[in-house]
Amino acid sequence: MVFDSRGNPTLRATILTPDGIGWADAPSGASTGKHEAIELRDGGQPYHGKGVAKAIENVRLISDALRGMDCSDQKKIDTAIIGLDGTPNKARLGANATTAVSLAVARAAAACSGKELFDWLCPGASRLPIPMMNIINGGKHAGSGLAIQEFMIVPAGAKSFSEAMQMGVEIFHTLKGIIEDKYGKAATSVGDEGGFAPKIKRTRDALDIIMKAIEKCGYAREVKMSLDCAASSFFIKGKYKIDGKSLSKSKMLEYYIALLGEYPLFSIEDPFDEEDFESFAALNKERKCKVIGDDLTVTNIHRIEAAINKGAIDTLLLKVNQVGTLTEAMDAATLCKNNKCGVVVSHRSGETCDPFIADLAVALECGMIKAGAPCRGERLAKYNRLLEIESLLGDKATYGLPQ
Ligand code: 2PG
Ligand code: MG
Repeated sequence: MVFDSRGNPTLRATILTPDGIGWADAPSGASTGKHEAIELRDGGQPYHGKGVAKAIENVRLISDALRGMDCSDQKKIDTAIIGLDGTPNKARLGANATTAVSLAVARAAAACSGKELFDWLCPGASRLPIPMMNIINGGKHAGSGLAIQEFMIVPAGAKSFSEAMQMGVEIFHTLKGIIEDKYGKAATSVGDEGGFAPKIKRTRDALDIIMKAIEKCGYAREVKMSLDCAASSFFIKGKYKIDGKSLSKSKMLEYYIALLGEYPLFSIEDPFDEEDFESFAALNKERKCKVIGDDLTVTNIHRIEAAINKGAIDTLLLKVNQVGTLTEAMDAATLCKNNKCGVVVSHRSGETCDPFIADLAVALECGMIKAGAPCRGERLAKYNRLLEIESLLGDKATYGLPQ
């Protein structure tokens, strides 16, 4: 057991082989999708119910099943884990147990091969992703009062990953000054993903101050904004409660279309409730920005297929612990690629300093990663690993969306 960035218990798995060792931590969401794989918690008094003793017991079961297997055969190992679990959603073993083990296996295999993790997962991969940095936190991640969970900056027009990070941190610090001037010094404390969480009620006020910071830094051409609405969290009794209003789904659609006319938005994630494929499709049909599925699709092949067939999304948010094994997550990415659907590799709001997703984003060659603000160690762990990969790749490194 180790603790995550919110001080809740989580698991670290370690795989020992004669030729190398691998470890990995399970992250944990707060605004979880209804259809995600099950995160096993003990319940009861200790840790306010969030203990992971049962999940750790299950790692022992998995360990017995895997002992002696070849760690370079990820698919075979993940298939064994899926078989041992025997449920459609990791309800028996817990996706926190299976995720930690599955990712640790990949690291052990990389260590045995003497390769960097990203290069082990995809030999020759060299594309660094666009960082989607969440610099104002709302929804379930902060007490800001904003209905929308994440306000991101997206330096898609940077020439390299390191240049994108420079833009990101300059905008972050400039935004801090703007918030201080407008809302006072106390307003610059941060939410779960490192973004500021000032008491702002209206979506447009948040977008306006971010826009101001982008312009003040001189990056209006290179940097766009993105939203993760996590709309299921403000969908109450059939209405969207936002900006002091109560909107029907058609009014909510009009609201997004208006925002798209007013601001340079790169993407909108989870704009509607997690069961409402049709409203997603109506927004996606506008072709005004990327429409990303997270709670809608939960990295689950069946839901992704449904979303693609209905035209509900053009991009998937990929989180390994939503499905529980690396192989299943990579299969989800392949399904997207085969259907010209983009992929964003994503952190969770509860993280550790494990930077696995940085390597995964490079290995999937998808060109986008969402890992929070450039603030808080568990968020920077991912961005710093990407800087390291960029310098390891040297002249071979490319940046941004695949051509
Ligand atoms: C999301 C994530 C990560 P959580 O909704 O995309 O930002 O949040 O991990 O709380 O589900
Ligand atoms: Mg989301």
